This record gives sequence, C-alpha cells and structure tokens, in this order.
Amino acid sequence: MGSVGQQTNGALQPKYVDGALVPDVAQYGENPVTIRLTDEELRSDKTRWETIQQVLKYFHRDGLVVLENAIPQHMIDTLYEKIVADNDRFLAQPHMTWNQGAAPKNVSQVPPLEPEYLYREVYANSHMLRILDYILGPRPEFRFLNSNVACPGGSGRQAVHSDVHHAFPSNPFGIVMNTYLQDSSSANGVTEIWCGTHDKYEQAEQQVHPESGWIKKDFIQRQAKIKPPVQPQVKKGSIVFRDLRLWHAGMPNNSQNHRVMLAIDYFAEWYQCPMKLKLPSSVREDVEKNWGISTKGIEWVDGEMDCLAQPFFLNMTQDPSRYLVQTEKGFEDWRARETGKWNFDKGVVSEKNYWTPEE
Ligand SMILES: O=C(O)CCC(=O)C(=O)O
Ligand SMILES: [Fe+2]
Repeated sequence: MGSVGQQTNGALQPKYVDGALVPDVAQYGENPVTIRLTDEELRSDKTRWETIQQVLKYFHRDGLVVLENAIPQHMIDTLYEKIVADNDRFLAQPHMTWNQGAAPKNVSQVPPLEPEYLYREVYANSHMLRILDYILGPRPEFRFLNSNVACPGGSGRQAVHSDVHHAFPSNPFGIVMNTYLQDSSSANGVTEIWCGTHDKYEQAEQQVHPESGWIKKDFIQRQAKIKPPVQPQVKKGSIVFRDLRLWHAGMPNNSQNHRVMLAIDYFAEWYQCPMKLKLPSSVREDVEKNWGISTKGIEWVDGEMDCLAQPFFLNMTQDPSRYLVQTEKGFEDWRARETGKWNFDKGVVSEKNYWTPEE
C-alpha cells in the first residue's frame, strides 16, 4: 500500500511505497539518468537526502549519473572563456599530444591554476563531496585535475575505451567528475557513453591489449544489444559522475566552438593511489581550511604555476612505477621505460573499435 503525498500546513508530506520513500526529485532520462538540483539546493550548498538516494541508485546501476544545476553559472563561464583563450598557446606547446591521434582533435589541457580560478564550488563542490563520501567512503582524495577540450573541426572519433587498464578492483575505487562548461550534445562532441559497463566484464577479458583500455569488438557488439551507447544532452553546469571503469569515447566536435569538460578525479582512501596533483601553495591555506577535503593526494608547489607548461601525468593504478607522462616524444608509459618502444596511444581507430549497428 502506498500513502500518497499530501499537503498539510503547506508542507509536502513524504510518500512511501512498500516501506520505501519515493523521492520527489526532478529527474529525466533513462540512459543516462539526469538528476536536477533545485535552485535552493544550489544556493544553500545543501543536498537533500532524496537527491543523494537517487544519485546513488543510478550511479551504482549505470556507473554514470548526471547532476544538473550543480555549479554557479558565472564560474562556469569564467573557466570556459579562460580555457578557450589558452587553447591556441597550449596547442603550440612542445609536449602537447592529441588524445588517440589528431583526428578527434581532443586534447587534455590543464585548467588555470591561479588562485582566482580555483573555485571551491567547482573542485570541491559540496554536493559532489557529499555523494563521493557515500560511493568511495570517508575522505576521498583529489588526485587529478585536467580538462578535455574537443576542438572544432575534428574529423574522427576515439575508440571505445576505459580510462583504466590495469588489474583494477571490481568495486568503485575512483571517479572522474566531468564538469561541462557549455550545453553539450552530439552537435558539439559530447562524450559517447556506455551505461552499465563499469562492472559487467573482467578487465583482462574485455580489453584489446594491456597498454590501453580499448575494448574488444565482440564485447562492443554484444553490449550494444543490452544497452546501446549514447551521446547524451548535458547542460552547462552539470557534473557527470563517471566510474573510471566505464566504457566511453571522445567524439568529433562539428560546431564552431570548443567543447570543454573538466576532469576532476577523486579516489577512495583505501585504494592508496600513488598519483599526486600539483597545486600552488598560495591556495594551500584556503584549501585546508575551507574545502573540506583530504589533501593527502596534493603536492604543494611554491611560486607561479603555468597550467599550460604542466606535462600530462597520470597514474590511476596502485603501483607508483606505472605512471604515464607526456614528453616531447609523446606519452611515456612504464613499458616505454622498460623497452624503449613508445607504443602508448599509437593505435589507429577503425571500425573494430566502435559499435557498428548490425542489420
Ligand atoms: O573529451 C571527451 O569527450 C572524452 C575524451 C576521452 O575519453 C579521453 O581522451 O580519454
Ligand atoms: Fe577516456
């Protein structure tokens, strides 16, 4: 028996079905689900329990959930303008390397690191942190900060891949918060996503070869019958929570404007990720006092930090020696250090690497 929500003294009474609270949360879509914060939640920095319940439900089911209306618009606009203004200079840096070759025109560009751009509301967003506490456990660790810029004029797509390609755990250990800085859709290269692939297959069996997270064609074709990939519409100011194990792919941007999404990665404390995020010591006091996050994963750097001069550095494994670093010769991974052969991200994307609908 359900008891229907009714007004008493102007307040909406909770509704229950079979002992469960029915959350009165604004949400839409099924693949993926988007949950929209109320303006009151955004303004007050307080997330309703009902919102958290829905986010957790769909995050665990799909490995991805969109939280809309999560960040004040003026901060989003400021970051977008700055990152786009920096893009030409970044593309001319000697260590700049396209992600998965030049065709998708997708590049990882570190966002501005001057104190005036390091917004708590973006990088330690209260709603985001409250949700992460329930997914990753206490004191999740901020260990990676970057952005993905899909530059206009890309001619090809990325391979379907998972960003992690080591013997990763079968439960959530790390999450990327892709924060969208403009309204996005297939028209401007929103990411292709594969809901439900975060925990369906063993890492070693699903991936083509160990040096990248590219997914095997037969897994791609099989999974598309269960739940097809989509390029969702994502509103500016949304945070897309993506389990690092989830399959996805960067897509070409056919619009005139850059498509920018931040990549803010937090890891579970128990996972003991060895990667460190370099941030300027000028913000240390503010972060330690006001951000409410663990700073175990942060390395404080004295003096000015030019975001565009920071080489891409990544290690989402648990082994400190397995880091990936961008050099003038391209991406150097642990295999390149052992063998002298630079094979990372040298694959050529073909029909074998994405879904081709069958008749
Ligand atoms: O920018 C995107 O939409 C996704 C890019 C991506 O997945 C990657 O470069 O690993
Ligand atoms: Fe990726």
